[in-house]
Amino acid sequence: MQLGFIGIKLSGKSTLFELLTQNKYETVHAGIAEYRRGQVTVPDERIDRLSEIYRPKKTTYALFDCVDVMGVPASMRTDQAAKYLEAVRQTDSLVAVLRAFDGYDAEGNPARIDPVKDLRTLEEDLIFADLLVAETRLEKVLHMKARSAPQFNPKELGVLEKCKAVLDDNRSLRDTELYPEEEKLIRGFQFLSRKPLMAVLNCDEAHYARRAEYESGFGNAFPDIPVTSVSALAEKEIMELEADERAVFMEELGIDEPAIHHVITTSYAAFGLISFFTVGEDEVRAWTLRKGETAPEAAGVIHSDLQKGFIRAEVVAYDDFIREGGMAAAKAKGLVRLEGKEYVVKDGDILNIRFNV
Ligand SMILES: Nc1nc2c(ncn2[C@@H]2O[C@H](COP(=O)(O)OP(=O)(O)OP(=O)(O)O)[C@@H](O)[C@H]2O)c(=O)[nH]1
Ligand SMILES: [Mg+2]
Repeated sequence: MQLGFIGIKLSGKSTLFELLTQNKYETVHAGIAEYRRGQVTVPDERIDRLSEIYRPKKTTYALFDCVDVMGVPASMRTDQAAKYLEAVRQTDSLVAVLRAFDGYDAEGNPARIDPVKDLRTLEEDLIFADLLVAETRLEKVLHMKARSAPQFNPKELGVLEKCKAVLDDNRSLRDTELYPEEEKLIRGFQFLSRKPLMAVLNCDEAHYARRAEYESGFGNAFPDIPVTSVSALAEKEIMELEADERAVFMEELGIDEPAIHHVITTSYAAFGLISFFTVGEDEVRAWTLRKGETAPEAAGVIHSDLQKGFIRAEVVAYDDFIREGGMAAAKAKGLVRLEGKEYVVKDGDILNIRFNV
């Protein structure tokens, strides 16, 4: 899973990114833009519990690869924004970090807080960047058509024209219905406005206290975009304190749950993700999958050989495993099932893939 953090200038993207990656990242220079790459560990109490039971040599949580791009200054929109946004073109999903804290904007003026307007601005930038991609390709395809080139595919022309019409209308491609065949033809373009998107309101103390109100206002404007709130800077400062002092300050600032929980929980819901586990003396590990994916696809997340040589999966639900007190007891109760290629993996499944290479 790869998340791209986007936002207008000075919305606190990097502050949140540093908090979530625990300050471990690399900086990449790409033309005029600069971006950062890091990994976020997905906290999961179930893994803690499984690890206590197996005492494995290694415990591995699911990881999200994250990219943090700079926001473009208002004066450089919209054409330059497309260049900045190239850094998130290869990611799966987008996290829009929206400003909900007082302070100054990039021009040194008091910042206005308007997450709804900011997301509209961001959407315009995504749409514009996609329009550039669609138009460039369209030109090539039309050129091929004119020369009656053998690579010319009328279906590609059709889907590009369909996408361009939506983008020209200043709408994102997120809800555009495409046939699976059309979807396949545009996959390589990685249209930004088609990527699933969630929003994070990055709040100061006052806004965080009233987050329910702001989230519902935001939800009225964007009913299909899942939203959560964090207080990135405050929490980042708290993390610099000694571990035993943190809880007191978290409570004082009214931070119920760390930002990572808010962001991860919302991203699982927004992007249709689930976790499955593998267990053993060597390693207890969590993996991320999309809802609806099958046992062989889960095997493929672990290793491509496991997918190729997939025979069956031994499956037990985490809750059954815990309730029965371990694998042997779960087996005795018949709760460990043998599932085949069609099996749709559920959140919390513990899998053991049987394969043949
Ligand atoms: N009060 C307050 N200030 C914040 C918060 N988050 C970030 N800031 C401040 O806002 C400024 C910009 O934060 P960054 O995290 O660098 O913002 P950014 O979105 O990465 O900015 P660009 O990459 O330039 O687009 C910094 O001075 C932060 O300390 C917050 O939650 N509350
Ligand atoms: Mg930044």
